[in-house]
Amino acid sequence: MTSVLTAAAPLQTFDVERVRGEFPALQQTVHGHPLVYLDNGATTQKPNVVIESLERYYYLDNANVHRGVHELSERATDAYEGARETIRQFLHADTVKEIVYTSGTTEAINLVAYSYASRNIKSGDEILITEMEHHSNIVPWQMLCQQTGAELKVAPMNDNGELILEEYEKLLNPRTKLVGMVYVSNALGTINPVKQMVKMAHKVGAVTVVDGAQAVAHIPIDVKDLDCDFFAMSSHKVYGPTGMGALYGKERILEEMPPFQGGGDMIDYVSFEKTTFNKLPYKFEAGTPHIAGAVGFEAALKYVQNLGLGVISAHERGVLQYATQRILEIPGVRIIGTAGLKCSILSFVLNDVHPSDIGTILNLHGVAVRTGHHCAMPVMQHFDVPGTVRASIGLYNNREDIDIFIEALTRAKQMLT
Ligand code: 7TS
Repeated sequence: MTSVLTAAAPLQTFDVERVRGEFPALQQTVHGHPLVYLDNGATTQKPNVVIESLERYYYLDNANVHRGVHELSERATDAYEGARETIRQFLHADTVKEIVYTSGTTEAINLVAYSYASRNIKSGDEILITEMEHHSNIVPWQMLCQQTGAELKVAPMNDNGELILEEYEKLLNPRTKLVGMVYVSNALGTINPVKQMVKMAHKVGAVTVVDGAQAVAHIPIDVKDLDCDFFAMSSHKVYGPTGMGALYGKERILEEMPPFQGGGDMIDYVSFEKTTFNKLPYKFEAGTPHIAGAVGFEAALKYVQNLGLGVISAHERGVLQYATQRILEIPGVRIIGTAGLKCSILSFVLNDVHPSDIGTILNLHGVAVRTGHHCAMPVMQHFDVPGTVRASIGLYNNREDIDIFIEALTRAKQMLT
């Protein structure tokens, strides 16, 4: 794990000021203050190259894919399939057959639940997840357990918000058919040892689903090295458009899975008697897809790749360390999520002040954070808090952002306590 994070930072320097200039949304004031955007865990802002790619697509290339013989349809198809190749490279998958477009992480996980798990999991089987999952990696499995009579098991974390690996291992057994694991917790910032977790799960023959939503913008991903069976991601968390994402699945497993939805494009031949399905990955992509989304997703991944995930994560690590150190200067702050290995997220409570009151005052100072349960209610239950204030760091955040945030938080504390 350490090697992943410290791995080969390219010999590039990271010019955060230049990078900030590439994000138009950051150039505005909010309530008379320069915007300090610290809600990257919810969604990231988009650089010019992403916005321009969407514009170019709609100005010039807009057409439906895979069906036209005309020039625009060919361009749209090339762009859509070219983006799939970029995603393949980004994830280090073997073939584009393993890259299925989805609307995001949520749909990717639901695709696995409906198409793979509902076929392969039965009464008496177990699904194992961790205590720090986002609801999108809890609820689909709960629904599946209700339908099939399988049982949902939960591997606990300690009070730093770290998975207790021995407990996880103890819960794995031959009844465990599927393990869902979040790579980076959106509520805590914990980085889980997913490679090791996958290996352990495979020992009992379980299929593994990695929720990569919060990881892809911060950690280089190699699905072959992780050896996970499925990997879910969202474009909008990595500087791309919303409504777009991808599911990586091992070809051998995807091949055996039935389609997720029926409709156009996912078929090979249709008659009223019988329909045969298209080949991978199209069998999982019914209907007109989010073509512009794919174009923007590709632009975002290339943008991140050009900057270099190694330098991005080193920069963000510095900002997170600085923010952690500064926030602890404020008496009454309790950081929720103090794992040894974490990235991007600073979640906290302040005395018994309601998080949304703090968020409201921060907003008046132009500081955008998220407050509440972050769609991870079991995490809140573990720490016995109704919610937290969460500052989540992206590649364009700098120490000045943190100084403004800390100053606004100090003001909020004066007003609220
Ligand atoms: N998994 C994790 C770990 C997430 O953080 C999120 C979204 C999802 C799955 C779902 O992603 P989607 O793109 O399909 O919605 N997390 C957050 C968040 O922390 N604040 O807003 C959304």
